[in-house]
Amino acid sequence: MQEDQLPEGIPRRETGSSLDRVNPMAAGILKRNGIKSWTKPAPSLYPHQWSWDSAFIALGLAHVDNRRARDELESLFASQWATGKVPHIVFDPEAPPRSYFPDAERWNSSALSRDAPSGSHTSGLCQPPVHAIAVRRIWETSRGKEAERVERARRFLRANYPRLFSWHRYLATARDPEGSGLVTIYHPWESGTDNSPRWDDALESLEVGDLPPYTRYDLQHVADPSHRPSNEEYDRYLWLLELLKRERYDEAEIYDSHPFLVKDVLSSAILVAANEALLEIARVVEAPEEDVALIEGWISRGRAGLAEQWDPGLGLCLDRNVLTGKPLRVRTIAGFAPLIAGGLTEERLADLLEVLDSPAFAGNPDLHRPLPPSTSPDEPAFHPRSYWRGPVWPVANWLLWWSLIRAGEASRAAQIRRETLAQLAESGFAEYFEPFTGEPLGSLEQSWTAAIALDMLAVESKSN
Ligand code: 9WN
Repeated sequence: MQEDQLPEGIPRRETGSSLDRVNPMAAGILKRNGIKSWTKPAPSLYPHQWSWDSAFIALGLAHVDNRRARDELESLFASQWATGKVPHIVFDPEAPPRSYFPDAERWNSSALSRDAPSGSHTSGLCQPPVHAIAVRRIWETSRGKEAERVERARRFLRANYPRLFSWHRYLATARDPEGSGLVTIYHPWESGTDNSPRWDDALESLEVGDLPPYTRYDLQHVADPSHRPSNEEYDRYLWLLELLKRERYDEAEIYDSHPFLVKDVLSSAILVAANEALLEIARVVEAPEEDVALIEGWISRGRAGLAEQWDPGLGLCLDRNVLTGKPLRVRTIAGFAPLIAGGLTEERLADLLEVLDSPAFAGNPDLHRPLPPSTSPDEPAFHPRSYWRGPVWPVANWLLWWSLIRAGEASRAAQIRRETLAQLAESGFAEYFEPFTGEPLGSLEQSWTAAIALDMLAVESKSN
């Protein structure tokens, strides 16, 4: 890209980190974090394959190496459970010992569940279903190219459509026995926003029982352990894991007895958007009409379910505790779920944009850049350096940017894109950033941060 073409607000000729270097730097991170056919989320903090990270990674790779993008998802789907569940972690047997906990042994999923894959070790949870969105990007970036490449992409879509369909069907059934349109999660890790205050209330009453001893390895990989979830939070995470193991990861048993069952609006909204992508994929592969009707039904049910969770006072959408029936009333980026799901009335869109622009989020005057903190600074639980309790996450910026484009909000989308890329040009591809100072935190070479930069750079013309 020529310097005179740089979008407004992007630093020009900053020593060693201007926007024209973002693309090669991002591609370099994805290359260095690459292992065989898939990519680690981070060099040492996350040494295995993570589900939604891989989807974002494939989305970014689609622009620079279509074959690796396809391989990334193929490797993940190779470990799909018989139920359709795509596991949240696929363990690399060659990862350094004692590098990540809980490890494959602690999950013990292949020994406990007949539904787990036999050829690999995985966790027993899942994460938000971004995958169909990535598969569609692989298709979009191949269209209009030479015939052989288009044919390869079409074959990839044909091979993966049934996997995506069974993944979405799993979420629409096993994870929504009530038919509410909303996905139930069994563990904060399933939300991808682990220690967000979204879960504080539902976790508070959880009594941790006789927990087998464990050592956290995550803390050795970060500059300041206090930015990671606390030990009290980890005890709860590990206790929930023990309870899931007791039920041998059986969905019906879990639904009967598990003490953490929450309708997650962010995952539910991502599922709606992913179902829209799946619908397009279904048309390309000429899927049966019954499938198309089911997918369309999931989309409308998802949007209706999200509408039920609308809190007019906050102007946001709220998660719901299945066990108490109560909404979890806290302002986090997950509250913008209806924007991600799309199909909004003008009025609802205006409400959401007002909150997004307000001091409670991106309009806070003390922010380093006008990018939404993961938790509103107005919340008592806000913490500017603690993981999902306040820091700005580039991957969350991507979700909002992409959703704003789809909502026809081009100039707001362009602002998020411009500020996100400027932040990365300024401070590198960190996992998350302190919202008031812009300090990079967590892993400093985070794959999905690099991936969303590649996607934002490539899709520039559509949002500016
Ligand atoms: C637990 C890999 C993952 C992301 C999650 C993020 C964090 C893991 C952890 O890292 O979670 O799954 O150990 O903290 O919260 O969104 O997928 O990048």
